[in-house]
Amino acid sequence: MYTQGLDQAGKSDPAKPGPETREQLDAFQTRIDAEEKIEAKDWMPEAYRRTLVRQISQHAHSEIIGMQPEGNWLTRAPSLKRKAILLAKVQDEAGHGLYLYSAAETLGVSRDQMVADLLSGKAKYSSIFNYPTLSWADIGAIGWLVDGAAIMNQIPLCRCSYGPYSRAMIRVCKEESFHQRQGYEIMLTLCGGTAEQKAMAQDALNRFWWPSLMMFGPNDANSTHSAQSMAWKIKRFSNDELRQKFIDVTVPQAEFLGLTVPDDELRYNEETEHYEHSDIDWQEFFDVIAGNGPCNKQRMEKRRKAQDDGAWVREAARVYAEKKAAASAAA
Ligand code: BYC
Repeated sequence: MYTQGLDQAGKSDPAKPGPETREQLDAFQTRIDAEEKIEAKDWMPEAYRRTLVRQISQHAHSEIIGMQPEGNWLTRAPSLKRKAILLAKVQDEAGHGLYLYSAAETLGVSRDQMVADLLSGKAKYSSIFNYPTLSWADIGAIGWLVDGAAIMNQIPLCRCSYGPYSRAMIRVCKEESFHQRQGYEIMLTLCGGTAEQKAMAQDALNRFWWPSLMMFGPNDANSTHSAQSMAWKIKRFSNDELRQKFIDVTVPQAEFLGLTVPDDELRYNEETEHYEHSDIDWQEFFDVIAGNGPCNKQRMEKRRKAQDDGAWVREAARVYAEKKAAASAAA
């Protein structure tokens, strides 16, 4: 399936031309420009397929690794109701990972290969999940900010040119809305509680604000894939455009909570009708995605252990499938 020595995590240069002819590429672009959905069996340029495998598999890995910071609070949720809600949310993230792995499989890459690429460190997952969850308020901040940022990024992906990805995103986005609301509701409760609870909420906002802005990816000048992905209508907005939209909707929500966004230079510009903010610490972002964030090592160790611990289940399923196949062949 993988020609020209391309790797499955899509690490090679997406701009590198495949074996396609100019006519094929032009016809493909005409379909994209006409807003036609590209389906799994349709012809597509190799670089388009590679870009999607990279993005969708990274997205799937993010959902699965993203279960860890919240899973950390399942046994310490403050009430049975909060525990049940958090359990449902964490299970939803597993479901998102599964829809996304399935969407990526339609492009000819196996789930085993994608998981192997994650475990070897070849494939990335979202930077945000390399930060620790130190208090219950972090669960509120994750729902409000991380799922809020995820929705901002994922709603346009419902219109992605690749059919299986766009359809998976519709269901994911519905669930993300519930996640965002439950996070904001935790923040509302804490902010309406004791001074100590409100201080916990402020501390969570302080720690999650900047990493949430980094979720949208590097600024446009340093976004290597954006131009091509936008031309192919995989991405509909640039990283900076989505980040700005997120800031514009989230700052008033923080004000409503009575919390302070940790940015001394945050100002509303009446003319542009946008918030202006200070520079993002891109060094921190690149350190985290290079594997040097506060929890990268711990997240990957836990993921590897889960993979090893689940080996017997995969083995049992394989043997059962073989038995069933042998029985139906003999019948
Ligand atoms: N973290 O050219 P760019 C969730 C990498 S999970 C790490 O702008 P692109 C949830 C990028 O991969 C939601 N790496 O890339 C789950 C590229 O490196 P490579 C996760 C990042 O793809 C559980 C390089 O930087 N959402 O909601 O055009 C609990 C240059 O970037 C990040 C998705 O995955 C990052 N933040 O745009 C709670 C959405 N940003 O691959 C919640 C789908 C960039 O060349 N993905 N990089 O080595 C996307 O929309 C796009 O891939 C991105 C980046 C906007 C993230």
